[in-house]
Amino acid sequence: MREETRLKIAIQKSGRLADQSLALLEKSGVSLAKSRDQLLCRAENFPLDVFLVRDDDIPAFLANNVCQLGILGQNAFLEKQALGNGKFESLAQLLPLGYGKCRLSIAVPHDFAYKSIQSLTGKVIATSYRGLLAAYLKQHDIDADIVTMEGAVEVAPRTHLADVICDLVSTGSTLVSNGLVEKEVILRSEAVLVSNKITDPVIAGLADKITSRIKAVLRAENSRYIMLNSPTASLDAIKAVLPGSASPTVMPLQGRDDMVAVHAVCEEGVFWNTMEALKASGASSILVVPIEKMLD
Ligand code: PRT
Ligand code: ZN
Repeated sequence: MREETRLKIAIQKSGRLADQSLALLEKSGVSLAKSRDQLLCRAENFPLDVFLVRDDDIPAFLANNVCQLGILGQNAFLEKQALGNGKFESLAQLLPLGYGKCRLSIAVPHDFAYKSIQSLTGKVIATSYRGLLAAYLKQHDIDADIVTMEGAVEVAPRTHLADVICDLVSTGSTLVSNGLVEKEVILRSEAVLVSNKITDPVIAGLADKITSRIKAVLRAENSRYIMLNSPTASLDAIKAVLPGSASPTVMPLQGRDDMVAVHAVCEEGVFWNTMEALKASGASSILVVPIEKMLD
């Protein structure tokens, strides 16, 4: 009997992206046997195998077609491409996933007289992102030395290993506690879905299916269903305030000629100030509910 054709996806085994990547697959309708100790997790209800690996290894898994899809930080993906001598050129980013947000930045000690990027000329910069940093310096025509460090980049200036650093920043608290100030943002990054060139049509079909399910999950997560009552006379004003909603459903309210019920899917953020603006436009009984799934 021919073995079933299965799609393979690589995600981070443990670390900042691990839980959300697994949760995203589960929300996309893939149920996984929960053992995290293994390298490989088979989905029970979808022809999909999930490889749990280090994020740095994901581009190689794709380039060698061990897996066809992967989830990793854009920073890690672009760094591999920058240093890969063409090895990772055929890999493509399919979709930003909205989590793992950070930036790759150059930061200097607070007593460093930084005026512009020219201030980096002749300086030593510590980083784990040699490829992206070198490209950025070249683009700005700056001649500086790069020291590659695998971790603890932020202590390099204090230990006189480097003058300044280039590292990932999210809240900025690591920089502050090391007396460093962010000066240049080289890249804004988040987790991305990456794929290799898929030649098998069955695998390509499975990859398309999972990708569109992930898209639908992300869209639903960003959307809200709003229900409210509106004076008929205020309908236009209320429609104008509803965020990212093309055509709301308007229904009569029994026994009321002057009021209607309005239901709408809003694909942009619905915040307290949105609700306050709706109320100020005449809306009442405003309900905002999350949407679980969405498919056009
Ligand atoms: O074991 P494995 O190799 O898989 O994991 P890892 O240790 O290489 O990566 P991990 O789990 O730390 O990060 C995975 C991905 O998360 C990164 O490639 C980024 O895409 C993303 N990410 C988002 C971050 C951060 N935010 C982040 N803040 N990765 C690292 N940091 C570090 C940063 O290097 C610095 O040390 O957090 C510190 C700064 O954080 P703040 O909040 O103090 O600014
Ligand atoms: Zn890593």
